[in-house]
Amino acid sequence: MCCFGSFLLHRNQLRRKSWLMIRTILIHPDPRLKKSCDPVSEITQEVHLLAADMLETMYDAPGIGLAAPQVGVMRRVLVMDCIKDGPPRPMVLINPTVVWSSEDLTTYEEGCLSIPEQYAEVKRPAEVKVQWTSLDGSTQEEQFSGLWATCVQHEIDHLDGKLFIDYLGPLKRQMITRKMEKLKRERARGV
Ligand code: K1U
Ligand code: ZN
Repeated sequence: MCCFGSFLLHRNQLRRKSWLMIRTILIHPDPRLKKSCDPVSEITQEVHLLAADMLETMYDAPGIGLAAPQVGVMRRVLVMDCIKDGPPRPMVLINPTVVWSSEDLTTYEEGCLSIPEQYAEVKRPAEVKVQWTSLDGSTQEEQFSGLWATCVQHEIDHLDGKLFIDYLGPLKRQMITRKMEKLKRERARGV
């Protein structure tokens, strides 16, 4: 059950395995979204299952990335697929670290599945080189640019308990947080 390629034929045309689960995405504010995650020390079957569920959850949302704390798992695992057209490229990054960042910055209007329907411009390095462990235990390194670079930095921030709204001024951040508190109250009442 370790191979995504066998069922992820296309994001809109998944050949779903019955053991896959769409996990609940935590909504800000939640203390788990503010904590730094622990490294993965061993790639167990549980990690394979977590990664598969996270990809399923990300495609279902839909989103282009997802980090483990967003589904309440405090481990350094993220998934992403920033392909807009063409064959999907589901990626699973375990214990990712940025080993190089460009001096060039780029601004992108970011969203977050834990902060639904709120968007804001965030400035980040335009390119980053990231090292991580893959599901087969091998060390990988890749230089990301464009949306991939923005996304991988956004997801690594999640692993460090940081949200895109932490880059905004206090007033804007507070306004978004209040909207999310209201949304959570309404959802709890079933509105
Ligand atoms: O981490 C997350 O909350 C996922 C987030 C990733 C992200 C988006 C934009 C910039 C940086 C990182 C999302 O996927 S939000 C949804 C989204 O961007 C999207 C949804 C459907 C199609 C295309 C994009
Ligand atoms: Zn996010």
